[in-house]
Amino acid sequence: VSRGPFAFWTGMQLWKQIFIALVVGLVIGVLLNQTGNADIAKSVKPLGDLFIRGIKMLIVPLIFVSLVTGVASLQNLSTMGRLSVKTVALYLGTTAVAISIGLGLAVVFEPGVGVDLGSAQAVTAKEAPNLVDILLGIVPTNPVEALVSGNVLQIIVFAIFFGVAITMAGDAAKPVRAFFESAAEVIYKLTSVVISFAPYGVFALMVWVAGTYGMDVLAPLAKVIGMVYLGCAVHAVLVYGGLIRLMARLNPVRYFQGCIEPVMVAFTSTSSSGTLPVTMMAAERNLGVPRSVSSFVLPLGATVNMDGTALYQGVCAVFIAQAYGVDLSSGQYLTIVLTATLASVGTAGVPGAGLIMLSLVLASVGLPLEGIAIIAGIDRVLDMARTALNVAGDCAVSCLVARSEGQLDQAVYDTAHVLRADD
Ligand code: DAS
Repeated sequence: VSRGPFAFWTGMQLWKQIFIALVVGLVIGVLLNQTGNADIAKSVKPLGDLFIRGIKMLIVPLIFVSLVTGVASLQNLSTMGRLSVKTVALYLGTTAVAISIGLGLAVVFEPGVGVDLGSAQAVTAKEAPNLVDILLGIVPTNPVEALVSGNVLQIIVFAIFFGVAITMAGDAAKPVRAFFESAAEVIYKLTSVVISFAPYGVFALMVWVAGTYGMDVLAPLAKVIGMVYLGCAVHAVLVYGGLIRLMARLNPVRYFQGCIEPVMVAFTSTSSSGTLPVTMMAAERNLGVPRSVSSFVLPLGATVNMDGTALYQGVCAVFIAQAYGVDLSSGQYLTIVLTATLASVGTAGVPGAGLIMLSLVLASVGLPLEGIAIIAGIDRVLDMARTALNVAGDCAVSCLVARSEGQLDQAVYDTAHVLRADD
């Protein structure tokens, strides 16, 4: 096939295939919506769901074997401690900035002023996650159950302990270390095979989204959509581009090129966790982040680092306050920053999770939860941008941490070796 009529396609770099699939899917979806054929658009969604299921199938084995081998490859345990502190500090810091950008844009552009509320049914607020419970809860009482249930944070904790124990056991653990290193290669190969189907999955998802969400749904809340998309773009360029340039002294263009596949898969799948295998492949092959860093930073980031979600919650909280004519005090703005940071840490990396956690942010400042029903109608479109930023943030922090540890492969980073379909 590679020499046949489809040579132009099969030899193309994966990101170009995905980009073409995304644009063509968007155009076809809009045409189907405009011609009243939304049901045809919906009929291709299973192809997109099949792709998402394919990459989700890899999450647990990929995180576990790559984290065990990643931690076991660390020369000494103090490295693990340093990695953890840098990673968490960068995750929380960029999240707080993201919320501030979201709040700032919504205050300046007032997307909620003059919006008719329509009939919004009551929504019950989520309980604020208790920090102590979160910390206790990430230590698995049964590692096998954690693997079976796909509890990512518990898998991370167990894999770190297991990897450290391999290092401490020395020669006695040689067979185990060899097994996991070999298993990691197998899982990475399987991941690259599944990822090669990304263009087809992305195409189907875009046809479905564009076919379902026509202008009649999006127009009334175009300002909110504009604020979230603008905020995500500003945060990506200023914060991630700025940190890559100033802190890591790297060329930010290469960073944006290098994370383009995971960003596009995140944008269409709206699942950070589901995109994780793509993110890990891109970090290693495009950005030169070693597995000893990416295997820890990225699974953690897919679960707790959600700058896009935090920014979206900032925008929506102010939008709803404006729509209901509520003037927020400076204390309430600060409360929103704190609860949106906590909410974004507690948000699962799955579609729509941020909308559920928005109730926590609204409840924290006494805003009517009915406002969520207004957002719900366009949430999928907002989820696309916020998930793309969530994943871009994970890639940026993995670069920054690897660079600060002197572990980033500059040659790979500079050549922006973008994943190929036939990798
Ligand atoms: N869709 C979630 C994610 O995968 C983010 C969100 O819903 O806010 O990151």
